[in-house]
Amino acid sequence: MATPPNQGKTRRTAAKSSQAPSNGAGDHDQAADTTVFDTDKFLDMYRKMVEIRFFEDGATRGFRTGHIGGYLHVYSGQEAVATGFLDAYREGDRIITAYRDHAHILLQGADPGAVMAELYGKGTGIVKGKGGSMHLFDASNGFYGGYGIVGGHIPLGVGMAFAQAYQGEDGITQLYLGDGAIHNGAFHEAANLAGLWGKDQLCPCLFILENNQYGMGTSVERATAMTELGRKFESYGIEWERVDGMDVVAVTDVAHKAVQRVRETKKPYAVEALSYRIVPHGAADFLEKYRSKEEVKKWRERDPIGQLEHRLVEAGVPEEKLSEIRDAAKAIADAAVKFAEESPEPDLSILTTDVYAPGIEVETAG
Ligand SMILES: Cc1ncc(C[n+]2csc(CCOP(=O)(O)OP(=O)(O)O)c2C)c(N)n1
Ligand SMILES: [Mg+2]
Repeated sequence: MATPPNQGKTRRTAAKSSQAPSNGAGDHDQAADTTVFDTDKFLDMYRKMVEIRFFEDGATRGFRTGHIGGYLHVYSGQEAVATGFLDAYREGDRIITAYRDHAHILLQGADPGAVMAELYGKGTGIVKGKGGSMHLFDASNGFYGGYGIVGGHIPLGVGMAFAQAYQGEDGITQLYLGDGAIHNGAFHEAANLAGLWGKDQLCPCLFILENNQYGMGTSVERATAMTELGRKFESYGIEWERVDGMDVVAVTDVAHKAVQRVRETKKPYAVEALSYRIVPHGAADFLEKYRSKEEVKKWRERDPIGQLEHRLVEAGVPEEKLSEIRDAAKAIADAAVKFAEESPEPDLSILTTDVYAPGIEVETAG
């Protein structure tokens, strides 16, 4: 495709936005860093973020109309974080996160129809309708879940990173966790081991702390007396930095450097991405009594998709191009919903399969 005039590479600042709310910035806020604003690359990232947003809107409608049972947590507002970090993914790496996991699995290349069908609990779902929204899994694309127990996946992620180094593999683990999970005992035990194993270059684990400022209805200020969350890693000898998680250009820049660092050192490292979910905690959180409409409005103005859109237009991308991308993304989400709706329920015979890993003999009682 020919590059339209004004597109291509322009030098831009991937600085923290001046509008980014401060939460006690210190040495860990990287100074404005310059990076190349590669229009084609960020146009593709725009496509990815818009596809996630439409997927999440479709899923929310599915939940509200009673097609999706159980629970549903969408990623709207936080797209820049996973999109930026997974841009630095390389085959052999592993990804693990909690229950706000749709974006991560989609970015890793899972079929949107199979993911939507999973939310619908259908037999065509990516884990045969047995996992649902919170327990997605796609090992063939390096995605190791999807966990509903807050903090429960953190020891697993650290263990995966240890195994990668111990077995002499090149890959690293990207371990995503929320601001709420960092207060969980599982985090502190796992982070302690990560720091320790890192001293022997045996823990290539990149912690990505997705600080969206709330754990359900509890703000960071109400959850901990020490609100500079990245510093919690310091207790375990793990270095860290903070990035504006609403700015995909800044996130991508930091992500590539952090991934490279972990690959080379095989020591853990942490990035706190300051972000915001512009939607309720889960699809059933209608009232949002714990935060004001003004606050949500203020953060919606910093929507990562809107910010990138603005930047692309400034770089010369015609509005029609962006609108084409949005239409195509909506069509993908609509097709995923249609596929999910029309898919059959799982066959009851699968109720007792996939309980143990293949090859493990199990004695049954009686
Ligand atoms: C061990 C455990 N305790 C409580 C819950 C209930 N719970 C579900 S989500 C959540 C908040 C977690 O917040 P955070 O880690 O910041 O993730 P976010 O929802 O913001 O992505 C809690 C407490 C749970 N799932 N597991
Ligand atoms: Mg949170």
